[in-house]
Amino acid sequence: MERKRIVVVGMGYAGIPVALSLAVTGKWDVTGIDVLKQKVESLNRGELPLRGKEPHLPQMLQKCLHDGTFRATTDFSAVEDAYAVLINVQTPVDEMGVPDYTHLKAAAEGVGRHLRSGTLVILESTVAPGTTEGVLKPILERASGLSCPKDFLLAYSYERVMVGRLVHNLKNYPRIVGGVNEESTERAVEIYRSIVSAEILTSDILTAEVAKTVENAYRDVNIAFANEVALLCESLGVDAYRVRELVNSLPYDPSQPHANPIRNMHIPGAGVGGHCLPKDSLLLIYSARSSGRFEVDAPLMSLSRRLNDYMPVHMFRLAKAALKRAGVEIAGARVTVLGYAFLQDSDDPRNSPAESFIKLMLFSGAGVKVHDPFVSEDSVPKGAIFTRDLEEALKGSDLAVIFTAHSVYRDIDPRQMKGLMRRAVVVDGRALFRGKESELEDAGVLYISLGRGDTLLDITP
Ligand code: SAJ
Repeated sequence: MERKRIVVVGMGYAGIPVALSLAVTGKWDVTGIDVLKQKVESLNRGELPLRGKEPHLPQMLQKCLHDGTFRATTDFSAVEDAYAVLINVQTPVDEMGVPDYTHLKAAAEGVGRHLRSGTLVILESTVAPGTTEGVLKPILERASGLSCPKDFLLAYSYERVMVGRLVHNLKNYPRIVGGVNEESTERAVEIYRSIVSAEILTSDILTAEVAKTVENAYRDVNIAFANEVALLCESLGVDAYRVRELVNSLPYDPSQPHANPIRNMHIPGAGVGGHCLPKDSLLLIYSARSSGRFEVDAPLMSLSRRLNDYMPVHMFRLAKAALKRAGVEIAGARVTVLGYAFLQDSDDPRNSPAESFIKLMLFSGAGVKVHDPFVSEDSVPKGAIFTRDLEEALKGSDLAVIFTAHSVYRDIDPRQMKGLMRRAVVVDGRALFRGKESELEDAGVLYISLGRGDTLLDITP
């Protein structure tokens, strides 16, 4: 039977897994489109243009190329005989939370120019609610001269990818599908049913767009709650991580299915980075405000964003106080940052919480060395010295500040730290050395942890 063609626009963290998952079923003839020639050539050579380790993807790419069920191209004409077109392009926001749809509009133009009657277009990117029908649809209609849904079909179905679990999540997480009409929803469900083993839930497009932004706003607010508990615990001189363990000891009670998990306090930390959480609540608020239906305020989500973005500043205050306690003025101090990636054992530097900390330190006249085993050197702020050599990073420093809980840091020998550093002071932003406090103390390392409070630390401004 002739395989139907599916085109996936945008060969990134979301586009590649869905393209290869569809192609590897043998049911679809998949074409991946990207504007970056080197990405297209890399894929067609069988090399994944993704950082980090993603289980299954390399083998899937080899199989699809061998079976001829996947190829990549920069040419949008592949859309002409497509049964469906999936769009997965980046949708950043500016510092005011206003979405930047440059990439989305370019993709829409490219698809629209070759769009034919009967094709289904599915937007998978995270967008401000209202974008699929308010931005994408008009561009597709103008560029193609067709109308939706009379001529072509339209749906929204968001990705739930997570670094290191791209293929796993795609297959095993429930899928949300919102169609402009019944036929759009049904065809989108048929396509996802071929790769998703979990439940497929359907809605209208706008509800699906809101659900995606709420999923991440929910996590951002919960992390902000944990960070606020950490600040309160510091002022009370108790350990926020122990408080979290006690709070989360409330059991998962099967007799109350609606109430589970009864508590799930998130983890206090040095800040919230990545490509999702820092922007998704802003997209939701932007849409609600743009709806113009009524005055919208969103104090909880807005303040949560500000609190999470304050955490690197709080780390700076802890670091300054710790240096002072060690008799070192911040101007001229030698500071080592351990971890720049936004997530442990990842090489993704996007919206790294360490960035603002490093800039504050440099502005205050400190010298900064940054160590990270995975990120590329050019992702670190200018003015800081980058090294992959941990000993080199610690040598001669007055202070080591942990921003990312990379596994490699768990094996650091406190005695070695003491020997390498000029003054052995550690500020821990990820509770990495929790449980090793006595080892650090015995080695003569002054250990300060976020969220624990140290009555001898004076962090008044
Ligand atoms: N973080 C905390 N405390 C926590 C959890 C995270 O400070 O309790 C920080 C992390 O250090 C990181 C940032 O927040 O800097 C984001 O971490 P994340 O685990 O949320 O990782 P992301 O950004 O990759 O989030 C993605 C999201 N997935 C999608 O958007 C499809 C998110 O919804 C998932 O919950 C998350 O992965 C996941 O659970 O892995």
